Amino acid sequence: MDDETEQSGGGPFYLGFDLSTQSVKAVVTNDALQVVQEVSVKFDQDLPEFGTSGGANRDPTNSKVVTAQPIMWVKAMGLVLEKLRLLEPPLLDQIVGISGAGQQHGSVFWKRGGLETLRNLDPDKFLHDQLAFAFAIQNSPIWMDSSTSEYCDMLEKAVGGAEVLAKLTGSRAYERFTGSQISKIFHTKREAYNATERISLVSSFIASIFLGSYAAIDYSDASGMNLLDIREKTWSPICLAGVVPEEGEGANLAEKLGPPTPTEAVLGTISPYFVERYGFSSDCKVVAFTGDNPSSFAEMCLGANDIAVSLGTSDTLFLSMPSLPQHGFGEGHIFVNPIASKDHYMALLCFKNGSLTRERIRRDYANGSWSIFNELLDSTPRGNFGNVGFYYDLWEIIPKIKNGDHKFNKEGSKLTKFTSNEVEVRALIEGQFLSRRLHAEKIGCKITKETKILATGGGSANPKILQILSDVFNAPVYVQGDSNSADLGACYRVKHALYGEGRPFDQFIQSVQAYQKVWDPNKDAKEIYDKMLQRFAILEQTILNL
Ligand code: XUL
Repeated sequence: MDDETEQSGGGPFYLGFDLSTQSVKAVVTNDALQVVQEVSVKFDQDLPEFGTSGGANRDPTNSKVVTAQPIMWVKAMGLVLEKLRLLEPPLLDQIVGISGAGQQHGSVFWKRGGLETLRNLDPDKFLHDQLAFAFAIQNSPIWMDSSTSEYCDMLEKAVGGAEVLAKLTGSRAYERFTGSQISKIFHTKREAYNATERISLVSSFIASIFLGSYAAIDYSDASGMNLLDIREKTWSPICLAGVVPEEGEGANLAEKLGPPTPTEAVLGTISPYFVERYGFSSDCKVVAFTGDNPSSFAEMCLGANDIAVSLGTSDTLFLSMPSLPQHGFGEGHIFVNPIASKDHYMALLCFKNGSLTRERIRRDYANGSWSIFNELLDSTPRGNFGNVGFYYDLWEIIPKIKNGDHKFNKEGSKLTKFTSNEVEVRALIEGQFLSRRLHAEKIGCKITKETKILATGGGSANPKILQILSDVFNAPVYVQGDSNSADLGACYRVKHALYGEGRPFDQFIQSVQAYQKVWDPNKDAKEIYDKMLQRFAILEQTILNL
């Protein structure tokens, strides 16, 4: 593409979807990848007939069971497309490619005959009327479900232990991962399993509808299933058999999953349903959909040394990994990198105790006020006089630690409380970021002179917190004004897939990065926090041994 076209504010246009936990969002970008149209549908609010809370249905008899109805997602998609169709100026006929993101790990079980239905959608009828009977399971398990512990154990045993599974698939067995969810369906709803023609992830499910045929699961989202051999990028026979043991090497499961595909693959052109009903061009391409985290990763264009830190309900870190870690995988997840085609990976670390814990400490020690909280942070020195704190409101995932607070002074003696509110507040923030750095380094993250930290999520609005993040990691921190990263990432991926001509994703997309540097680390930060990190690691170990 010549420079003039790259700078263009006009077409061609790209459409990016994000089917997240609570809503479906769509953005249209111009060729300069600026958002020109944006619509959304919220499940709780706009589709109350499905009775969701936060986009999910919780089983009243078992709080670990959390599902959502795929037909609700279909209805929401129809509404989003209707909203897009009515916008001025109409752009759907100028969209050259569509991709999208889905909440990770959730699964959709298409009933036998589903493919036929997808191929023959009638443009005069609503999608949700035509797909109402297309699913073998009406309530799809989603990532919030944690009811599959016994199937996780079964899978780990079948492959020879947690570490073997992690080496093979990038993660130990996790309840929300799709492998153990499929195993649960196989063991408890055999009829529905047998009636299933195809199993999609949430991402490949939406892609299938746009394609009018079953869409392949992309490598990156497939890495959140405990089923993909992340080196070979094929389904692992031993894992398939660990999930569906009576199916002899799990062959039938491989068929139900279909072969996985590179994330940058162009899967085909849009189904005639969308051409006739909404006015899309019949040349519009469908690029593989992926998970919401991989798609946000694409939007951030993370370089080899960069770290994305999302400070939300849970704190999530993404890293780009040029190679797999040599020694163990610990508590993180390794996904096939969605934007680098060869042997590159992306790591994801999910810490359960993020902003809710920050809010608790703000309430207990800062009168519920962020400005008091920040004043307290300002009145304590980096390193907090050697005091170190661990604060967990919920069972933590990384590392697996029971809820509770643990406080230590300079000498390493355990305290029930620190001497002042100031020390308490700084101990929380320093402790959280030391933990993020410790576990990132454990899975092979290298902080170098080139490292940039890209901060997102609600917590990234607090500049004082970001300064400590910068100091603890000894790296500059960048932020971006806008936060619709997964759907925007989908538009970037479409443009790269259609016009990248083999150029590396980050170089091709670089021009649109809107991240601004907000902090550099203080000069003394490295010395202080390198030492503190060593003490933190030892203290964390003592808590784990309690
Ligand atoms: C990641 C995870 C969530 C979902 C929902 O492993 O479970 O972030 O992708 O957004």
